[in-house]
Amino acid sequence: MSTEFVASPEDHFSFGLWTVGNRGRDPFGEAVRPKIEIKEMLHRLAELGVWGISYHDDDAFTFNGEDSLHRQEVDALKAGLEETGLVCSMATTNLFFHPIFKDGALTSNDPRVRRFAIQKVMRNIDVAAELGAPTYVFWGGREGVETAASKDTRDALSRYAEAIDFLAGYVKDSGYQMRFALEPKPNEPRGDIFLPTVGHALAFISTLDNADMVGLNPEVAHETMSGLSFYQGVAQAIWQGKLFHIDLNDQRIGRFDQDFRFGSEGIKDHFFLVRLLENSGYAGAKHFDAHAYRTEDVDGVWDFARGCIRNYLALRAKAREFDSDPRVAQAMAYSGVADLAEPTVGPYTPQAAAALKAETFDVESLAQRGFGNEALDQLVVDHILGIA
Ligand code: GLT
Ligand code: MN
Ligand code: MN
Repeated sequence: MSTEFVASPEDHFSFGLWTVGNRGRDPFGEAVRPKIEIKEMLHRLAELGVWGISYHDDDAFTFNGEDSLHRQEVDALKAGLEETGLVCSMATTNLFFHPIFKDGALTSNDPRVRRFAIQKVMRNIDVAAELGAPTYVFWGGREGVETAASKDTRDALSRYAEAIDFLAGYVKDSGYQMRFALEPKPNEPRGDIFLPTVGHALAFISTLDNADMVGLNPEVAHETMSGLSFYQGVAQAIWQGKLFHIDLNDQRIGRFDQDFRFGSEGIKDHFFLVRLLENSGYAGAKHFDAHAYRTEDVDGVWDFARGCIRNYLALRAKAREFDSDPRVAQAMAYSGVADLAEPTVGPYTPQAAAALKAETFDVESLAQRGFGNEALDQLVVDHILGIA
């Protein structure tokens, strides 16, 4: 393997503690790998040129632990970050593992569970602020149903919105510099999860009182599970100024949430995704939320982490090569790519409407135009295959 494609902190790569910490447990089998201590993880990640880490409260601190123990555990994580120079680029709450959340957390039918869940989030928001995390993620894994008879979805969404607005109020009132990022997923572990896709989540955000500080954390695997184009979801999130964070991994359509190594499956989709992130000026974390195959031992975990980074950097190099190829520029001009950036009619005025009504079109000749998309796309494939 060539030693090119080595990361540096300026690349803003990050990993969740639960990703390299994944021990290969699944619904059919127990852990296959030993636990890696957090300190060890931080050192290994720093050696790989990683910039940041993310964590759930329960990845690093005892569930519902006493204040004094909690303080010690927070201090230990802080010391590890200082020692390695890694930043905490995102924090989140585990609102899915403990049996108390079996019916949901922010949308449990039991108001006491909902209040406990919000308290759990506030406690960890305080820690996240202390660690300097700019983004706080909400993945509602248990916010959903198996049977639609069990919840009125309209009430569930009202409770969801109430909780997010309450917590946003808490962040603002505390003077924390932090934004929220909602992470959609269609199903698993619930039969149906609320806010199943990027589109549902964007529409939900627009109803919030604190919509200004709430955006998205879309994940490759989650959109792909439903057969949706992750690229299109991310592009729309960017267009709406709502791409606050991103979970990079890989996935085959129609499967359970596979969380594969970034770039291991959908290479062409990932080429376009990397090109979009790089060319859009997205400056946030490039966060790998994936894990090693269950076949792997601890060495395989680090092969996995290196692979995520390597594939991203390789695709970035391919995207740059593609964008600087004059044949691509020519093919794009033929397809009219830049023409779509020109306004069609401009803002409405009676004059503009009258002018448009008076315009004549040569419909037949317009209909005959070819857009050259075959040739353009072949250049994409040629670049990816290294035969351009
Ligand atoms: C869990 C899930 C991920 C979420 C994490 C954040 S936890 O592993 O599968 O997609 O991003 O809570
Ligand atoms: Mn995720
Ligand atoms: Mn996933």
